[in-house]
Amino acid sequence: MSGELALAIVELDRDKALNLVKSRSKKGESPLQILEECRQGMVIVGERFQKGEYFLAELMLSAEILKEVTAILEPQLAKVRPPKPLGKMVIGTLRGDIHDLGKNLFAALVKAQGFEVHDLGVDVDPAVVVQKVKEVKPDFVGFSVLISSGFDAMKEASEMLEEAGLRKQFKLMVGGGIASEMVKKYIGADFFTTDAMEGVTYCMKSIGGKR
Ligand code: B12
Repeated sequence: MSGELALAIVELDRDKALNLVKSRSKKGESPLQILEECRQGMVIVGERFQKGEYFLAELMLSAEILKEVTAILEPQLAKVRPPKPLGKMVIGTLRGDIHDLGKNLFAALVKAQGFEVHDLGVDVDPAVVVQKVKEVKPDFVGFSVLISSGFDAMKEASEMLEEAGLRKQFKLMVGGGIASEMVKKYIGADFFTTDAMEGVTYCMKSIGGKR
């Protein structure tokens, strides 16, 4: 972990983190660099959580801080984003699952890289995904999944997209705590990960190959 900002996030010192973001952004530092340092802090929060050193309240507080950081950086992020988005993404947590901390983190990172992100939220009906894909024509569709009862809704969405003749137009990604090779196969996805940065790298590589 590199700096004061990452440390403020790890220590859940909201005021210090937001003040550092504001002052560094004012001095002209790249919003991507600032966000990267926040991500490093979030990784450590996640590790502490895994080890049982942090609890749910700490995890949610760190996610809130990241949300506020992203809001502060949004005007700067808008300036560094390419005029034409690198690619489009539809993302959501499907029916029966309301977990969204990881989805929001991944969405913020991929957006910061210049992707146009259409976040459908949580507990999303498969029909809503199909409707949005028709409307947006994305390069990627991303599902976030944390509970096993969410598998069937993802499979249903994937099959509905196939039936509508839309499936070949985008890469289907699945991420979240219980994403796995098995889940990827079950829902007919192209990619799975339990790491947001790996997801971003996959998007950058896939879009690079397209252009
Ligand atoms: C936080 C949490 C909650 C919070 C959710 C808050 C929120 N706004 O998200 C609350 C308290 C609401 C909650 C509720 C419940 N939860 Co809960 N919850 C968790 C917990 C503790 C952490 C999950 C989390 O946020 N992790 C941190 C994030 C950052 O990690 P992540 O999601 O994996 O995301 C990373 C990557 O996967 C990736 N990523 C995520 N999404 C995507 C998408 C794409 C496209 C890509 C590329 C990458 C990507 O990016 C992130 C950063 O690298 C887990 C336990 C655990 N250790 O995982 C249980 C857990 C997921 N919950 C569980 C359960 C059962 C529930 C409840 C049913 C509990 C209950 N009995 O009421 C309800 C669910 C209600 C529902 N219908 O969804 C179980 C699921 C078991 C299972 N396998 O089915 C778990 C595993 C706990 C357990 N051990 O039993 N929960």
